[in-house]
Amino acid sequence: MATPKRSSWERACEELEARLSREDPAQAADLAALDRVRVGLLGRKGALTELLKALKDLSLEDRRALGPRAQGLKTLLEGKIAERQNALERTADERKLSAELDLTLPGLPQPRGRRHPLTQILDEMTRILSLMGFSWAEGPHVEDDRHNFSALNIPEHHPARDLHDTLYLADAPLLLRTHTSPVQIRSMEARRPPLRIMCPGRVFRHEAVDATHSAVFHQLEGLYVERGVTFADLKATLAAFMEQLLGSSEIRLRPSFFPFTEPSAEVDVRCLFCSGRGCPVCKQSGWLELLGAGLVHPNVLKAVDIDPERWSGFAFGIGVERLAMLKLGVKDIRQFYENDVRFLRQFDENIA
Ligand code: FA5
Repeated sequence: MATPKRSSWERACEELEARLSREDPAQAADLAALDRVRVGLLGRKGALTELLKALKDLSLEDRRALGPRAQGLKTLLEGKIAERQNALERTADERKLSAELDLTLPGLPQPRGRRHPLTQILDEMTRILSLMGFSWAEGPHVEDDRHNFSALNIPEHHPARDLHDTLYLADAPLLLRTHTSPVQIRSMEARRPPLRIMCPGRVFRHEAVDATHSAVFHQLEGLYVERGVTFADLKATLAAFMEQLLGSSEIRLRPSFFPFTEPSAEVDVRCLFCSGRGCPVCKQSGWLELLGAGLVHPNVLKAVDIDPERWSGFAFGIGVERLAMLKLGVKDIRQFYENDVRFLRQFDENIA
């Protein structure tokens, strides 16, 4: 038999439940109405607060039986109030926003970034070479004498060292690499042939800066070592590469000298601006000089323990800025580094 106190508590609880279905917080029209519901039920003298307080007059057994019912009611109610409050606040914010802003106005234009023209050209060069089977290689900017010079068949006191105005670090014999060719040595030290690598990167020379010379510039090195590689492979590879990159496959190889290649060549491409008729850009010659190349010197292979009787290879080194200048019609190399957005803006993403 329920005690009278328990019966009257249960009645009060049922009434409250009935009231909740009439005063559902989810129906509150605005924040003020919601607050009235909250105070009426959960305030200091609120109906639910009173009901919870009245629990203490019940026996321990009744409290255990009825307590969870009252607590459940409280949790349910608090949840409903919070939910309604969020919804009402959101609507209020939106109303305020649309009163202050015209949401139909077009947005502010966001300036769109683009890759630097040199990065665009480099990306295009490496994309083409990777399709031709060259894989990515890298080397440090700070080099030692062996990788930058001696393993490349440039011994001490060799006049070729004068070609590179080298920047030595205070704790010599370390230096800033003067070309990307040391990566040839590093790649062959790390891997046995056959290998076919490309290495784009920054190089440093103690050089007077002018319209066509920078003290810091980029080169792209290529190296292919396999059985029976010949000059014909070099020429065919460069012709296919130039065709893809510049739309001109007519190239010319002129005898030249690099200590690390034998024979060596300067590679020219048919002038892009006059199709070979002669113009100021090609100095009326009809040809543009783009890179140095040659067959890997046997001494270079020997320096990395590769038998030159069994293996042969070709290598090339392209001046990236010079190529970009030709392709983009840029007359002064310094413009690439000045970060003048008026200059950079001209090179939309589709140039390369
Ligand atoms: C070399 O540096 C050789 N390592 C290239 C090479 C690699 C030859 C593999 C054979 C086999 P060179 O010093 O000529 O070569 O430089 C290569 C290219 O870098 C030049 O053709 C030119 O396009 C560019 N270059 C040279 N000096 C500068 C400079 N100061 N500023 C901008 N570009 C330069």
